Amino acid sequence: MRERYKEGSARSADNILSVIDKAKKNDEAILVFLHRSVDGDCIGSASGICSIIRSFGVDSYVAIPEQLPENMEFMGIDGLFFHPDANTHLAEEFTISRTLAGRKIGAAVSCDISDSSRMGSCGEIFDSIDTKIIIDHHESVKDRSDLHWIDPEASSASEMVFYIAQQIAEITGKELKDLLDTSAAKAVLAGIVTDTGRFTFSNTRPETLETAGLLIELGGDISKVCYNLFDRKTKEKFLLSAWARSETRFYCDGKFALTVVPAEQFARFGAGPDGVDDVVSAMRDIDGVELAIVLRELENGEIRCNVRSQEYFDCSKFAEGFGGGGHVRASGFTVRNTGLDELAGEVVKRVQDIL
Ligand SMILES: [Mn+2]
Repeated sequence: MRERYKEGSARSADNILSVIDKAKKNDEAILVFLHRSVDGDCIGSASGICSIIRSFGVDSYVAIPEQLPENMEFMGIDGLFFHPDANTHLAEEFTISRTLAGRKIGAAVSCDISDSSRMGSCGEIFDSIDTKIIIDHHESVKDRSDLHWIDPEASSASEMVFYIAQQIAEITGKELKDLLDTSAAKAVLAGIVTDTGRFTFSNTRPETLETAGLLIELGGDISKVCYNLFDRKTKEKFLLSAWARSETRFYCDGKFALTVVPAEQFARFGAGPDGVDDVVSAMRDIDGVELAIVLRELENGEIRCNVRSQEYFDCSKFAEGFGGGGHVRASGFTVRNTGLDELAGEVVKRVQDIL
């Protein structure tokens, strides 16, 4: 492991081992949290942490605020998810007694997110738990504590979880393959693949590739992961994506590309909100384009915005201006109670002031 990850991952490993110890003594469960609009990295890192905790005989579940997207079902982690709004045995038990599988919740571990306002219906549960461990690589974090490990330079929360697993293996003498079983290795690898754009983004470092190699040894199937996360698509998504690309408008002498997808287009093509996931990075790859933005209107009237830049535009700062966040080259935000045209106009205006 590279020097720069040692301190944070060792501290985080200690924190996790101590909540595992406490949970064992008090017969408690540990809940793992992630952000809404789930992606491969939050699912991957949360699954990795759950696998580590379960390997010590402690009950652990991932609190997920929405349905797992179809292209992530392959991550094969059945029985791991706890959906407080879903009509399941666990959800019902939790609503009545605030226990899971008969156990009180002893601690929360949050992966790829530090802010409960982005956890959807799970945020309230997260806020109600006293001990909170955070593992995140997003810039926008307030109130740091010893229980947080935040490294904006890490490729993904999943890569951070792998280093925590290595530290725990070293401290406890357990084997890595017992901490991260085959399905967890697959999920953690999928997380790294997602946030590095299959190892093509500038956050891909030598250690990221070394980590991916070790995860393949643990059973992560790189071709299956890439196919499911990036290449596989329904014909409805294919056609909607083609429509969204053909609607692209250019501003700022071709440096800014914008496309706007109204809710009726999702309905017309019969594709879900993830039907245009591949559009924003394809737009960013157009010659001369520094900034690409996709606005999608969801059925509930919310507008989700994805922002990607090539070299110098600060996407994180731009998204913060609309109440969102993310990374320098990739960020996003969600807006309610605004018309699509009105928001598009505001986005163009603000971009023109910067670019
Ligand atoms: Mn991430």
